[in-house]
Amino acid sequence: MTMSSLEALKKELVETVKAANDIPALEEVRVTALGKKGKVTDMMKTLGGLDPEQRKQMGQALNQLKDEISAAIEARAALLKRAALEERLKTEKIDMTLSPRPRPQGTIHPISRTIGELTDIFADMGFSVAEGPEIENDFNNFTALNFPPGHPARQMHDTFYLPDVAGQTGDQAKRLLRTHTSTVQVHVMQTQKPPIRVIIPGRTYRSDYDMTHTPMFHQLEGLLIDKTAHMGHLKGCLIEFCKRFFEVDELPTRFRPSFFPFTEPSAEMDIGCSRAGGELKIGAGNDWLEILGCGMVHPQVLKNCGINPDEYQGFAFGMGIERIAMLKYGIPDLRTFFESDLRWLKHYGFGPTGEA
Ligand code: 2U9
Repeated sequence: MTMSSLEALKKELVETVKAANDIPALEEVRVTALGKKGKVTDMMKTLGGLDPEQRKQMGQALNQLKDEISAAIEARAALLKRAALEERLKTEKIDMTLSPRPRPQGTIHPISRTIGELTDIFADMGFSVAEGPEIENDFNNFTALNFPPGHPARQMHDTFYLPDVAGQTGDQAKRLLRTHTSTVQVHVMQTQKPPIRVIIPGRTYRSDYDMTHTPMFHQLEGLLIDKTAHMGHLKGCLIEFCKRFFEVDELPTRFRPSFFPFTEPSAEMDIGCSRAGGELKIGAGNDWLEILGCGMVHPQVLKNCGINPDEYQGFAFGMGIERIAMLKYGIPDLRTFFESDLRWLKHYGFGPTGEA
């Protein structure tokens, strides 16, 4: 190894670096020159056979050659990368005049949204969601719930009856579309041991159609059964619910005596509102708005569903989901809920992340 052979090698390697036209070719040059079996490395291995003075001189020269070739490779790599980027920029174009990606077209129906809100609030109070069939029998819909035989709700003009089950008689054979979700509480009481704490959102059917009634509508009912539940618990639970649902902290409430066959005593709950200037505003005001019905479960209903009324007691409540959604979201007409009008759905529907 002489200084002139080193000079020749440097020339040769610099030429091959210059000739490399892309990154893989340049990598090959790097391996051939500086890799484990590369030309510079081979020369390093021969240093041992030289006398000390020569070894020092050639060693320094070889290290310098290594650094120069490395720098040449780096510089070439930067150049090649820049050229590749410029080539991409020439061919890849963004058309700024195109419209942005369209927003998803679908919306969440106010009923689904409201059911989600109701479920969240009652879940925080320890209630779980129960479900049951929409086709029911006369026992679960009326008899178990203490409706007397001649009660008007049992009439054909209020209830959608289906053909009787062949070969069966009595109120188990008479089939109908459930007129309230209370049938689900009957199933829950028949199959679960207290304590019970459930809510039931679901479809219900009544043969009625006018400004404030549709043949199908949604209810949310709740049932709590344990050994000590009383009207104070019922009131606390429902007052808290109304404050959270309507998002009003200072909400006047009142409970008026009422009657339902399945609760005793029974009450209807009103919340404060104002109608000043013809606009309904929920909260402190000079007027009242009926929100829901409620009461202590009638001992006969507990008995009908297999629960001992001497040991257990509980409260129940029920509300129309369309009604409370109309009040919260300012939807003026009940019938529009079920018309599937896309403009209505766009206006009153909710986006996938809950925005109005
Ligand atoms: C069982 C025992 C008791 C459920 C209740 C109401 C009061 C009520 C109406 C509100 C408006 C129905 O949608 S609406 O027309 N409901 O006022 N519901 S207490 O009581 C029950 C249910 C099941 C076994």
